[in-house]
Amino acid sequence: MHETSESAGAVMIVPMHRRDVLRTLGMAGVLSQPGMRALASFAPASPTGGTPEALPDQARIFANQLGYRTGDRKQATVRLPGHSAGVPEGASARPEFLVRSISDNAIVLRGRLGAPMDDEASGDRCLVADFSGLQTDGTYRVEVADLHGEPFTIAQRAYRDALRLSMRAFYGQRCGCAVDLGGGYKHASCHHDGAYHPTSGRSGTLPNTGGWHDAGDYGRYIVNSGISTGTLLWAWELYPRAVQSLYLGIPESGGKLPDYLAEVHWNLKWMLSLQDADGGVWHKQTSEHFCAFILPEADKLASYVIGTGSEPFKSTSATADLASVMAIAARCYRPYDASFAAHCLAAARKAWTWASQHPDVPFTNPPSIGTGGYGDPHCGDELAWAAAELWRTTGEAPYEQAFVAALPAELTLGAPGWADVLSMACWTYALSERPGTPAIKSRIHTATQAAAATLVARSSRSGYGNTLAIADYNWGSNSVAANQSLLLLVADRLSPDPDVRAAALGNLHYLLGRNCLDVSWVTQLGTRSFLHPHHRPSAADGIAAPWPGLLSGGPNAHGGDPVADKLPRQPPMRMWIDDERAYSMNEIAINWNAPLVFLLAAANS
Ligand code: 9MR
Ligand code: 9MR
Ligand code: ZN
Repeated sequence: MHETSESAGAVMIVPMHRRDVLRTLGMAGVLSQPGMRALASFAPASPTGGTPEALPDQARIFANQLGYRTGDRKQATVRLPGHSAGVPEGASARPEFLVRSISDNAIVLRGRLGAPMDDEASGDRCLVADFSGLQTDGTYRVEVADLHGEPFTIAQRAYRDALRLSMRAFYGQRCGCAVDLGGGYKHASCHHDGAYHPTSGRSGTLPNTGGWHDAGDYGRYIVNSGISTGTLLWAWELYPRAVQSLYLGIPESGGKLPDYLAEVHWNLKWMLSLQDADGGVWHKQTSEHFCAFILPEADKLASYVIGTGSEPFKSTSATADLASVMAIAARCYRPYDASFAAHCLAAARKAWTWASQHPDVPFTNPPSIGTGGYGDPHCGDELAWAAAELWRTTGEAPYEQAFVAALPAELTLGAPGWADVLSMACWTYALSERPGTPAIKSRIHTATQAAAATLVARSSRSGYGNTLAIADYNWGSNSVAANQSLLLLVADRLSPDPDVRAAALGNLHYLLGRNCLDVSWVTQLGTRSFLHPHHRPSAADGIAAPWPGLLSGGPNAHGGDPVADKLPRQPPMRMWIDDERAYSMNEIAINWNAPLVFLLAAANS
């Protein structure tokens, strides 16, 4: 996995037919500025044989590399190079496109491209081809004069395997048991026998195992486990038809739990092991520093339960997040395993009691610790989420009162993230079948519709149909896109609206290829999926292709690792590199895959 190309982009060869197209579109002049925004070392090629030809500034057609479901909205982006070139206005600037069936070469649809738009995030001039009217399953390509897009399929099952792969990736992240995904993607059992670190206020060993490795590193962090597991269980509750019978091929397949819940159960058990007898929850279990790029079983650094370093040692955010997740789990597991569900609920209540008595214990890494922090000084939203989930599960008034008391006077909702779960709190309250307080529910509806309207507007202004604002291109921006979809999908559930659902799916198309880099940001999905995640098992297993089903963190305009920090500045969507050393751009993480699973569950529903 060290064969990352460092030099692509220096040479740009534009095939003759593309020049012809540019001439047709009045754009040929920009070719005299080759490689202006060339992305240093992205040499896309897929394990299944794609070719490295997605050079920036080429005319090109971008679409979801997995294709589209039969009845869904379908759009591709046609890119014209150079935003200073001056696309002629009027009819000639809106060329015709057509969709051709691959099997018999027949033209099945003709349309006009949308008006040219300058996409700020990429710096590209884009025209949108909308072929939603095509509702016959098959394999097609979009053409604009001589410019041909890649073949794509229209099929009701278009995203079925994607859902399986991205959920099965959690099995690949398992700690404390041997994992075998097939194809050589395997590791032996790892990280047994935790020990209490002095910062935990305890001494001795904690012979616990389990959970999911957080990301490209082997740490396990309660806060990030919380949002990830909560998101996955929400998908279980909101999209049962897509996930209930999903076969994952895990050791528990065929057992008493559906595969999806069995996989989540693996992480829940580990989370429970970090709850102290008083109800508080230690923040994380990691080594003191990150290990080398080795397989997990080769990591012999001690696995410590790490605390805040002083009384009360456990953190509010970890404890409240555990309360939220266990309250959700109590609902989800009740039909299959009533005693586990009861155990989860009891853990949630105890955690809630501790957190409400210690509402303000932040976590920052103690001096000797160098692993991830997930430190969040504002715990009000975590407390609100716990209260709301406990109310939804039990209907008990004190939880509702605590939730209502935690609501800010002005309610503004946004996409959730590991440090911000206020929207999760509000939505679980609004989605609950319990009547609750109608005025509160209606405030939440209003705030959610307002947030959704903003995202829908952004989506239609984006040349690539995503909902990201310029400020969203941060560490993990792909998960921001997925979480904005979660917001839209909740809004659509509260008040169904085809534009809202289409904007949510627009982010899926963006993640799977309709982006200015023409890359699928999920490993082994699509014709040009990325190859070099910052992911220790992918790097250390001796197999060229990365572990399947993993979402890259995505473009990040602000850097944060030695490779990213050296990249030339470009428009934010271009600030990404397929390099395993670039952890601020190309790591993978459970809290990024979880909203992808949520989005794919919705896409399959
Ligand atoms: O692998 C680590 C990754 O999971 C983290 O997101 C990242 C930032 O905390 O750090 C990575 O570890 C690097 C460490 O910070 C510095 N030395 C090199 C490590 C591996 O690339
Ligand atoms: O996802 C986290 C991101 O929001 C932060 O900006 C970043 C730097 O603090 O850390 C990310 O989380 C990393 C965690 O600290 C360690 N495991 C890998 C996570 C993903 O990079
Ligand atoms: Zn492990």
